[in-house]
Amino acid sequence: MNTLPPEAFAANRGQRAEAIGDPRLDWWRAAKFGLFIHWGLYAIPAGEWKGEAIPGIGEWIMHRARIPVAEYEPLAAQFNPVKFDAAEWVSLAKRAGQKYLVITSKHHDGFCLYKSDLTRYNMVDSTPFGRDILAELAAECARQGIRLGFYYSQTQDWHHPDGDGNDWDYDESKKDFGGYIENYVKPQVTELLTNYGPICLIWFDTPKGISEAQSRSLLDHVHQLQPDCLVCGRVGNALGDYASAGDNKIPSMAVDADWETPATINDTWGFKTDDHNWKSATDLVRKLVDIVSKGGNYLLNIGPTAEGIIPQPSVERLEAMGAWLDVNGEAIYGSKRGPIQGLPWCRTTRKPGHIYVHVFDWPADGTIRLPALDGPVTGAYLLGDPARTALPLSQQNDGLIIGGPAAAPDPVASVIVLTSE
Ligand code: H79
Repeated sequence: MNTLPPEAFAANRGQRAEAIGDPRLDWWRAAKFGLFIHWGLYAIPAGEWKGEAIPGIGEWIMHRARIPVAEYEPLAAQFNPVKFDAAEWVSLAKRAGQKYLVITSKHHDGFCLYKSDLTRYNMVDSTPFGRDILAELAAECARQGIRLGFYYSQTQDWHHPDGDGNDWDYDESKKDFGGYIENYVKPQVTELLTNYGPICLIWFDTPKGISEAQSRSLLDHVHQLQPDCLVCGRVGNALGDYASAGDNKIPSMAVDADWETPATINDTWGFKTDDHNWKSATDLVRKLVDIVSKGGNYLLNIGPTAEGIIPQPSVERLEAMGAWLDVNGEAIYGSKRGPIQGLPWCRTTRKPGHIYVHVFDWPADGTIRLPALDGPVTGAYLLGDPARTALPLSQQNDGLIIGGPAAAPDPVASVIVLTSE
């Protein structure tokens, strides 16, 4: 049952068996769509170091260019995002139809977006801006009614002498990784789960060599502090409350587990000036539908600039997704993976008494031909039709034929509702 296809799920991105059916995940299972935010010092170089374009994802620039801590750390003195507006960021997620927001409290570079007592390398103590980004977002999320989660890089920390990943400043063989987990990571997780109200999930990442005992102690630590806080499967060692597909990986088939695909709108997570490879709004809506039809959640990322601006192409695409969801959200939120899988031109989702057929490629004659379904179908209408005009329906032994309009009602994805009661 709980099989995670290897092409989309790395071995260490698991889901603890006891989490299956766990009601703590009910809100998350219904939510389907979240906003990921990668923001930190890497937004300042934005893909360029000493006049040279650094290839790869933007938040990895310190690693990719082997920038010494002594040169990277002073970026903090330049970080002054005067255009940051928590209300606007949260409002964008709302307009996009996203139900939870996950932001980098600390990425691999080690810089903290919040006031930490464990290091001065944080937004409040080391930047001219001096404001606690997480506190402002927590207040806005509470005000606007959206759940807040934190990304936290538990294994890699290229700034901490005992964190994983930086072998250009530090001797990896001399690191006390266990001490770093106990005396730095866990107290920081305590801060995150104590100072910002209810946190819906902690999104750990790149477990790498973390031991099972260390992963488990982090998981337990989170649950002791906030029992309802979910832990992403990337805590490592097949632990966690839900499985995480690889970055931008969508499994080829439905998966009978709680799972999520984290994904980019262009190719980077952290802002890069020269990444213009934006996916189209149609592609993004169809990816959402594809993921939900297979039983998963879509955590879609934005990378704001060093000024605190969300790139306009991201804003436009998220708003277009929100517009599609305004009409078709019933077929997404609270739905389950659909009964018809594997057809290239459509996807299905379901709720009790309803099957939703999301048609990507509308047939030239307007006639929708579906394979036979398990139960009886009593009616069909377009979700985008407020009058719910009945579509002609004929059932044969080998399938179902629905008479739709000649032209696609929605060029992105037209949803036909099949009723069974
Ligand atoms: O936070 C985002 C990424 O930074 C993080 N996961 C998502 C959610 C992530 N961590 N590691 N990876 C993704 C894999 C990174 C691979 C690469 Fe590289 C980074 C390829 C190019 C830069 C490592 C460094 C491999 C080659 C150079």
